[in-house]
Amino acid sequence: MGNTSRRSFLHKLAATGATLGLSPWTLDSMLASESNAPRVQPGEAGRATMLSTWNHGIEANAAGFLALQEGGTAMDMIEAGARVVEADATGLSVGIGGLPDRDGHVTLDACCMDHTGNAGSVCFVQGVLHPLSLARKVMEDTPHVMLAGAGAEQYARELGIDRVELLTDVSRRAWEDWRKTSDYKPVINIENHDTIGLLAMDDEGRLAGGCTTSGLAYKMHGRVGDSPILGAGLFVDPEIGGATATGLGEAVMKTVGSFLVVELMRQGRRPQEACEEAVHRIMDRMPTDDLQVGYLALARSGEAGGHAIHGGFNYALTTASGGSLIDATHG
Ligand code: SD4
Repeated sequence: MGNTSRRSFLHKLAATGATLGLSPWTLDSMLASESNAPRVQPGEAGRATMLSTWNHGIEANAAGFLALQEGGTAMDMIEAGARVVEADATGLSVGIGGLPDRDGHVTLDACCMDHTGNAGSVCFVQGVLHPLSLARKVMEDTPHVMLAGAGAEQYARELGIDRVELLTDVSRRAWEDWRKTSDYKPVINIENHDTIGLLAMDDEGRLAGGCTTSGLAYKMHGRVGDSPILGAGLFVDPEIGGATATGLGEAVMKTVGSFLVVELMRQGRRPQEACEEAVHRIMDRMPTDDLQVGYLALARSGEAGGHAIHGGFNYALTTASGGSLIDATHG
């Protein structure tokens, strides 16, 4: 893609983002980086696809496509998308601004998988702004898959990542209000709607995925959800496709949901059908009036799908021709 078409591509993404509520600072940073970005060689564009959970998926996908345009891989798209949302203090369940646990601590979970099937994860991490980047470091630079709590924080310090205070005034006030009753009752699509799960395919057909969250608001201290658990919150099989989950992690873990979605695709189900089957697996096993789970899937063919137990779940789907927000309402 030449510079002129790249410009129009970015403006198109920005326009789509504006319609869908992309924040002004993201638009600014997208357009500011436009002038500095390296020229992209012809023939690269066309195949790439990115899908991410919830409204903020639009911003994440825009950042992912910028990373792609700058020569990045699918894994770079995932990391770039996650970082935008992790650094957005208005989101109440990811990174900075995330609602704390019942003791007032913001604890983060994240994982990623790349196009080789390699995986990295961190869980129960405090004071780290970009847990998905830390998970990527675990994946790429350590002999392990998962680091937890103080060990993950120690690794972050060794990498020179500064400790940040993640509890914002807004989240602190919300927690103080909550403590008046201490009634732990996650509300579907409200207290659990900000986790971001991301799936991407680059122009070479490489697949990658990521998931990052502060987990359920007012959870018990030490609680870890599905988001950093490979196979539950995320799974990528480079030959088949990827899947990611959002919602009540306990239900996802009990059914190993993302692995299930990918295995169903391996058996020939289309991404949409695979997500529906994984949702029904939960509905068959437990009462779901008060719990929400949504899945996204991206097949190696580039076909995408998404489904949730209840209405209100949406996701952003972006290709080189633009982005859209899709309502994955339960039918
Ligand atoms: C968790 N699955 O910690 C996460 C929460 C979530 O949208 O996805 N919220 O259980």
